[in-house]
Amino acid sequence: QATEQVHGHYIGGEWTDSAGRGPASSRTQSDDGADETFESRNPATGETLATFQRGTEDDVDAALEAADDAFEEWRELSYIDRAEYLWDIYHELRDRHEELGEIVTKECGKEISEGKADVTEAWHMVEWAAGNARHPHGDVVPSEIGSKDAYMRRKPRGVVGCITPWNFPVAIPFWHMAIALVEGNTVVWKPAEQTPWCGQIIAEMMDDSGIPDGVFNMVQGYGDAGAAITDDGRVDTVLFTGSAEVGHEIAGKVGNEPGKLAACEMGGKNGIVITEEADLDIAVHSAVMSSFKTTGQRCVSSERLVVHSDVYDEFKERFVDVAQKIAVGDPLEEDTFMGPAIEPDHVEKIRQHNDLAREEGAEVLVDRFELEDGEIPDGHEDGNWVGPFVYEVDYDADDDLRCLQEECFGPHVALIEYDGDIERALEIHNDTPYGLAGAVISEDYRQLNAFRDRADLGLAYANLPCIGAEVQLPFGGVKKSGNGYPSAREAIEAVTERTAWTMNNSKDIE
Ligand code: TXE
Repeated sequence: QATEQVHGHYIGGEWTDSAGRGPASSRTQSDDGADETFESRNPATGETLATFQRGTEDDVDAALEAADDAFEEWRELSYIDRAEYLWDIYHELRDRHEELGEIVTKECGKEISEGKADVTEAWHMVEWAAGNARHPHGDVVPSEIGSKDAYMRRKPRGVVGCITPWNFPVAIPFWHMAIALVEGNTVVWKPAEQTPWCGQIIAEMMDDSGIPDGVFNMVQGYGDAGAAITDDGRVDTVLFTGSAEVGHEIAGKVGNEPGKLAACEMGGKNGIVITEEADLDIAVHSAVMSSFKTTGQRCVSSERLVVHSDVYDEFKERFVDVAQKIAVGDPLEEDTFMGPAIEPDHVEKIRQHNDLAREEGAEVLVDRFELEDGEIPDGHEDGNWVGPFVYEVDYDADDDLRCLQEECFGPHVALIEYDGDIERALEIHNDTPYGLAGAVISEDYRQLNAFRDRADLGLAYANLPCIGAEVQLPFGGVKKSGNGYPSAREAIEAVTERTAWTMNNSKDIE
């Protein structure tokens, strides 16, 4: 339930008020003019769900100190003992699936099955990380000398700073934190400012699990609190998921500090290649799911459909038909396909991308950006509504369009017709600064293999929507989409040090 309370931070095992700003409930601005509190709002209605204190540098300082202090004892516990706290959270996520899914939907606007899927993905991650405590860690290798043992041993890096976005407000925090904690690190986490309620609930779960004080800390707030975490010398690893601008800034700063690591996963300008061999039922389904689910606000959403001329007209007709009919509406209703955008500023950003496509000469095929009368459900007039926007461009005439290069992060999708073989499709597909996720739809295994091997991507799907993620696979991108893997299996590399251990088992010192 939404409450009247002004929620604070979770630092050193205590619920704390913001430092240096007096009781947040009695004042709204600090001496420096910054707002002291901020609100979580329902994107479908505009209503306030809960109010939070905005973290200061002092709060971050206290959280880092607590995490630093807790590290030595935490690392001394066995993997299996550390994982016990995570198993508690795993059960809680499962037991409260319906309730938490609804909160995700209320706070970030994705339709209810996706709200619940966010929670499911979180427990998959926790299950994987906690289960990993009983798996082999490291490599035994043959030594060059017979009497020696040689192997690699992992150890925790120390304090891990986690900065997460709003579009998967329960799953992504656990993608970062579950493995960092099981591997023996302590954590300071800043949830996205758009989804602090989910942050509050995760911190409550951590508190209920009895995890030792200081091992997990959460500071609510904006980018200034995030920067206070990433810039601090006590942080050994930064895990970041969010925009390319902020990710590159963090990677640049951390790259200049020896001994500190950053793993960042940013967005993309993702595409689907539909070849002349494609099954068009699969192609239309994949494109619709990838372009419009989560209102196009996934880092793996598709904004470019590269379609062979043999099937272009039929695909276009079918895709446009579905885009015209997609149900946009109350995300709590089961038959809604697409909920609202996250916030008014984001609606404006999507509008600007749609306008840019028009200005660059695109042929608009579907423009439901402004919903028609009757499409907005009663009582939801203040929601951040947007509908599908579909256009086609002539890439052969102009291959330098900004609308094909810049991420919109909305239900905004370009159709690009191509002639020729899979090499031509790949040339167009790879012509973006990003390289996160993409799909190929084809019945020809040679085309599938060519895409797998030569698409500039971290995540590639064949005959599937470009949409999901599996925790047991790496999750990250190439080019402007990332410089590492802050999530899932590969995040182990960012949160552990490796010691190459060589031990002499004899008295022979030669
Ligand atoms: O991201 P930000 P926003 C893309 C998408 C979206 C755009 C902006 O295109 O429209 O990014 O979204 C914290 N130092 N993606 O504004 O600003 C911030 O408080 C440290 C793709 O949400 O990057 C939040 O917790 N931290 C992406 C987190 O960074 C800082 C998902 C993300 O915010 C900071 C989200 C700073 N200087 C957006 N500035 C994906 N990969 O899926 C901000 N933050």
